[in-house]
Amino acid sequence: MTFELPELPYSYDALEPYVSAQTLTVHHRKHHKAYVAGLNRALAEGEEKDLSLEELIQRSAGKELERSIFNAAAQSWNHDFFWRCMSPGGGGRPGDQIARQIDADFGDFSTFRHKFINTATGQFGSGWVWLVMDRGRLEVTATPNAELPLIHGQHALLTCDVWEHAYYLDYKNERDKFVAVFLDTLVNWDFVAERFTLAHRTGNVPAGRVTTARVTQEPLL
Ligand code: MN3
Repeated sequence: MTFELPELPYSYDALEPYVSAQTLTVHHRKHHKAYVAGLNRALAEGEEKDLSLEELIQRSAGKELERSIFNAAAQSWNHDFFWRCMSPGGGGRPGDQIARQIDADFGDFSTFRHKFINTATGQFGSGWVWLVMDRGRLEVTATPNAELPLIHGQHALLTCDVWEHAYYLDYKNERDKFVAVFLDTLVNWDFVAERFTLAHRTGNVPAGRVTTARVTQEPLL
């Protein structure tokens, strides 16, 4: 059994003008595709063929000899998650439930927004910025390279890819502009709300599965 590149939940030009069709096409059809292909190559010799992406990530995390599996599996998961975090006509303010929790944990939405942008720009080199739930509290975090909240026991609710390939064609070196545009015009708060509900339901066990990357169909959440 092999992993497949999942389709985007929208067309390549759906996020114009904020993310160009060129950026989204290259990002999905070159970068994301290469991670999925790399994972299949890394697994070709192994015995992990029937594990889910999340199981592979958790088994390989922190193991030097399985670094290539971890990187490919985590980047496959991260990209599938990232696509779902955006939608045409997204961005702006979340619904009441998440807005209340943001007010409780950050003070207000504007403070959260600045923290998300500052954390993204403060991540040296490649990585991801996240809104996570950690033991019932919302936090903004950044992870380097392929790392993700799942391996820290946190629930991922929202992410923005801050590898240069995510924004360089459209924003050049201005990561802060890209992340601000992401928050203001792209975030799919309905998806974040689904993750928020799931995080509450599953308590301290991180809500993992989001992906359709296996050939076999898995439920969304
Ligand atoms: Mn990427």
